[in-house]
Amino acid sequence: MGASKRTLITSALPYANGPLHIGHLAGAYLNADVYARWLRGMGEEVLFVCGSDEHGAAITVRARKEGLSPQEIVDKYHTLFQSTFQSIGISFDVYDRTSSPLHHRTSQEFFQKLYEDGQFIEKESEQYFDEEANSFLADRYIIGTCPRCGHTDAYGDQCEKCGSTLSPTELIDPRSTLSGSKPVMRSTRHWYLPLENHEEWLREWISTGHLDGAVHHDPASWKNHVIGQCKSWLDAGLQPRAMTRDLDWGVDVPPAIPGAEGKKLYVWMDAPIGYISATRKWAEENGGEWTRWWQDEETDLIHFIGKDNIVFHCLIFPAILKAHGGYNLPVNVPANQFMNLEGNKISTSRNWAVWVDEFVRDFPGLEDSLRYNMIRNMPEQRDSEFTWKNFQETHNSELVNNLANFVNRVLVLTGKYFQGQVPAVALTAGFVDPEGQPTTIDHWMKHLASQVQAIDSAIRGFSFREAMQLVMEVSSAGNQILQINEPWKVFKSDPKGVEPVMFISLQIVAVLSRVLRPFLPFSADRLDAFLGCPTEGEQGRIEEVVKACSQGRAILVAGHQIGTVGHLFDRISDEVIDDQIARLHATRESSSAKADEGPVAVEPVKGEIQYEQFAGLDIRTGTILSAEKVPKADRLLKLEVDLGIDQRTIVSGIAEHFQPEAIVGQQVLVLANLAPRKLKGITSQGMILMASGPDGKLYFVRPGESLSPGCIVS
Ligand code: B3M
Ligand code: ZN
Repeated sequence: MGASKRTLITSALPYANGPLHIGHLAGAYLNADVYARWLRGMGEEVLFVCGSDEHGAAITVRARKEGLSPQEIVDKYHTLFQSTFQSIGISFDVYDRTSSPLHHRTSQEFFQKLYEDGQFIEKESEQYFDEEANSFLADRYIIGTCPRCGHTDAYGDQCEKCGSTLSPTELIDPRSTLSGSKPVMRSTRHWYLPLENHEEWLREWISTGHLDGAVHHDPASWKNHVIGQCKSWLDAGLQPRAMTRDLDWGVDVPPAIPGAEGKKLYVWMDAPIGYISATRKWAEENGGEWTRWWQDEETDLIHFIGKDNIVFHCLIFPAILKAHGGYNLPVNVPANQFMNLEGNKISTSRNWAVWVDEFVRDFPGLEDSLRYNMIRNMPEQRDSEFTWKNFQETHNSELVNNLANFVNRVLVLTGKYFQGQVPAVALTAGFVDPEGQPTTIDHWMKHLASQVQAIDSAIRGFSFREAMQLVMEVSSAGNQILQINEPWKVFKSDPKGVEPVMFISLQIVAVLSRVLRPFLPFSADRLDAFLGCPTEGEQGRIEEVVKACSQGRAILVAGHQIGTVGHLFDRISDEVIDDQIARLHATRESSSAKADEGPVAVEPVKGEIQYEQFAGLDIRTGTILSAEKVPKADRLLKLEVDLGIDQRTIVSGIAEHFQPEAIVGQQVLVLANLAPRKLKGITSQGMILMASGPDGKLYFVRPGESLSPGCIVS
């Protein structure tokens, strides 16, 4: 608890079965990278681990598709991942792979210990077997008709058309993808982890943050959607989960265990242990003890993942770690939601994606622009969307017009007025702040310190969008200071008079060069070169500026000679963007002609209800009379709604999607007989009905014609 000075950061191990797209980056890598770099900058001890997930049906299915062996597939994508991550600046301390001998050994030792301690139960079950191929069938190898939507090519674990989670025995007319034959049931023995025995402490740990009777973490710091998903699993009741499979690709069940032959570890048993193997590999190569990262309670463990991995990291892996004993559990799992692309879900099979390796190839020098856009649109609380137009716009209007423009003006003027040397100015010298108020350099330095502290809190709260915004506000304030003090005018009559404003502007550029690094590391390198401050790594570099600023001290001292000034960013033209949009659509069409996979997946239908339950809902037309933000609640708007029957207050979680003033007069549908609920001290009487679009945005649902308030919807 509290400000821990040692943090083990993990990013989900990507399956080595296809290139990385922007959804991967925004989900589990960029956020983790910003977090790791920031903590290093604050002088803390960090280990940032990841690696390729090279086991499981995801790999063997891909190998069959490409006509290669599983080993060839994982070699190909592991190599690609290493270069892709490096080229986009993800600063892993170690990037391992689960096919490594050390990982096989580590996960086998783990399994052996659980086996010896009696943590597994052995069970016989009936599973699909392909007699022609002489092989048990992983869920992904069985296709058949979806019992929910009738799609004829649903997988044994999931229907990609309607999105339902399935089990292979639910499929109608199952067939094996290995031979095309009809699979038969055959009995097989496996080792199961009885998750139901772990249910009680998991529930307590997830909902109160208590572990073994002591405070472990603050549950209020976890994201709602993460806790929500865990609770719905816990409420449904945990079941024994098989930790082994009949497969020929994966980690062998330790051969000393009777009945091990032909059995492999379940991929979700071995993959998270990959975080431990990666740490061991790092320790072997760099010296030091791996155990201090996993078994010392002073270390905070944080897993960055996408939302589809929540139960594995919040319930199953913790149960595995606890069953083993001696390991830390994560103090947070800040899972992200998904990023959509140009109105549709990103899809590898439909080639509806922006591939990171292709981006880096097509846009050399713009790596940070992609990072910037992804961070600004990070799907932290809900799904978000990437569009090329928005990419162009954030680049041109924020990186070029705000950041690059500020840096360039300051450095060019410094060259012109002082031959590139920081002028000697008293720290008590005055200038005019963005509000038009007189202030002094030492005072403004302290103000900068408080801005850096605000960025620090946002990052520690996993609010990377907000943190990025706060960084850009430092630059906007710098621009405003220049604009208001007009050194270019003052210089003509009073060359000495520009010294204070130029001095503070240089300090702001210096602060930016440090706080930008976790977000935009390539630009920070360029900026350091412009400033004549060669990059000296990142450890403790932000902490230094916090100290200097809070003491009102300068970072660039009088007489310092700046380097050669260049452009941080150039504008991106319309042609370049139009080209990318055209390419996206062209490649999608050609591949969907081949694949013929039906429409984009939508959420599966919820469980059935009776007519009476529906008839109990009183839905009315209404009109929004007024709307205002709820203080200290980013998501909430307080609305007054005319419902014909009465006027009432409704608190609605739509503040991130609408400006209050823009929705006054809006017609809405309201669930009028919902029990009143208190939200941030305001009693909300009802609920506005909204539709979530495929772009992750919310839309009002309203009658086709304008109706007076109070009409019944049924
Ligand atoms: N490879 C799933 C995924 O890429 C999986 C993550 C493993 S983390 C231990 O979504
Ligand atoms: Zn279906």
